[in-house]
Amino acid sequence: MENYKVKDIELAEKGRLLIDWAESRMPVLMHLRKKYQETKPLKGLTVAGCLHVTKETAVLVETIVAAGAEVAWSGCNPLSTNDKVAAALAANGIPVFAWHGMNKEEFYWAIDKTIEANPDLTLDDGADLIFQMHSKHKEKSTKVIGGTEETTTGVHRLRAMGESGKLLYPIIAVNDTPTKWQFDNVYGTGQSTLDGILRATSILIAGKIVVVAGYGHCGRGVAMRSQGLGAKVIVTEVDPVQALKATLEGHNVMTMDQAAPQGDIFVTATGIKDIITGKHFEQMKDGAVVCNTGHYDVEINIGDLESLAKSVREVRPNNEEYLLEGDRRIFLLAKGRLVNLAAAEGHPSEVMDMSFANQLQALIYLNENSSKLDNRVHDVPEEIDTEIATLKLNTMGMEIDELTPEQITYLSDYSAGT
Ligand code: 3DD
Repeated sequence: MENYKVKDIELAEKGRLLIDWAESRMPVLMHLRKKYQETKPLKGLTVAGCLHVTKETAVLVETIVAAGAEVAWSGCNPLSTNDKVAAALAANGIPVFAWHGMNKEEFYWAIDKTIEANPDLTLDDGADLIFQMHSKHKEKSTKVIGGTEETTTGVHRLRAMGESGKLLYPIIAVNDTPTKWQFDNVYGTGQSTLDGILRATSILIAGKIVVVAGYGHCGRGVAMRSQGLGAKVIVTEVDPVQALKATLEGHNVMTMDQAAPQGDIFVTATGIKDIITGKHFEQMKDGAVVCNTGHYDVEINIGDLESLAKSVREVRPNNEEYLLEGDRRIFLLAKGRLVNLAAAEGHPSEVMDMSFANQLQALIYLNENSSKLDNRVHDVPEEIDTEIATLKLNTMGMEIDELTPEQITYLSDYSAGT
C-alpha cells in the first residue's frame, strides 16, 4: 500500500530536475545536510510537516531525512503544491500527501495523514497542522516535543494561543529570526509576487500604478520591486509608522477608498481580512488586476466580487476575468490565494536556503532543549541566526571584519565620551 497521495507519480523525473536545480542554489542547507548525515541528530524522530510543497521545500524535507528523521508531509495551501516535486518526493519514499487544487476536505485529510505518523516534531507554515493537532488530535500531542512556525500569520496565531495557555508544546518562531524575515519576507516576497503577477498576466509593470496594501516586511518588498520595474506605487496602511516609512521610501500613501479608482494592479499583503471589498471593486478601472500575497485568502472579499459580476471566465492560468456592470473587467489572480506560490514557484531558492536552514536548526534545537522550554512561542536562538548568516556569506565568497579587543572594550566603556 503506497504511503503517499500525489497528482501523478509519473511526474517524478521532472520533479527531480527541479529539486536538483534548487539544491544547487541552497548551499547553506546542503552544507548542513553533509554535516548531519554523519551525526544524525534527528535519528529516531518523526517530523510532520505542513508547508508549501515546492522544489525548495523538497530540499528541506530530504535534508531532515538525511539528519535521521522519518517525515510525513502535506502542503499548507490548496493551490501551492508543485505536482512534479510532490511526485519526486513520493518516488523517493517520502510519505507526502499533496496535490495542486485540493479542496478543503482533502486539505485537512492530508494534514490528518501526517498526524497519523505520530510525530515527535511538527513543522508548520500558517499553523494549520498545529491547530489541527490541538483541536482534533489532542491525544497525539502528548508525544510531540515541539514545533516550528514559518510565517508571520502563523506566529501571530500561535503567540495568541501561547498567551492564552492553550499551547500543548513549545513552538519556535522561525519567521521572526532575522535571517528569515530580513530576506525571505522582504526580497523573497518582493520578487516572487511580481513573478506570480507576470506569469499570470504578462503585462507591462512600468508606468502602471501598483497599489500595495500593507507595508510590513512583505508589502515593503513588493513595493520595492514594483518601483524597480518602473511602477508608481501607492501604499495603504493602518499603522502610521509604517505609512511614514513608505512615504520616506518614495511611495504615495492614501486610503484604499482613495486608491481604488487609481490603481492598475492591487496587491494585498496585510494578513487581515476584507482589505479590498465591493465598494472598492465598484470604483476600479476597467482591466484592473487584483491579487493577494498574504498567507490566507481572506484579504480580497471574493464574495463581493462575485455578487458584482455578470460573468466570470478563466482567461489565462491563475487569471479569472470578472465582467461587471458597464462591461468593466476586473482580473482576479490565483483565486485570491497567495499569488507568488499559486501562480509562480514562490521565493527563489537562495532566500529559502536561509529560512529552511533555520527550520532545520530549530528542529535540532528543540530535540536537544525542549524539556527546558515552556509551552509558548520562543525565538530562534541568536547563535543559530548568526551561524546561518555567516555560512551564507561564506558560500558567497565574502569576508567581514572582526572587532578588536580594544573595540569590544570601547563598546562597553560608557565613560569614553568625545
Ligand atoms: N514560501 C515562499 N516561497 C516559498 C518556497 N519557494 N518554498 C516554500 C515556502 C515558500 C512561503 C514561506 O516560506 C514563508 O516565507 C512564509 O512566510 O509564508
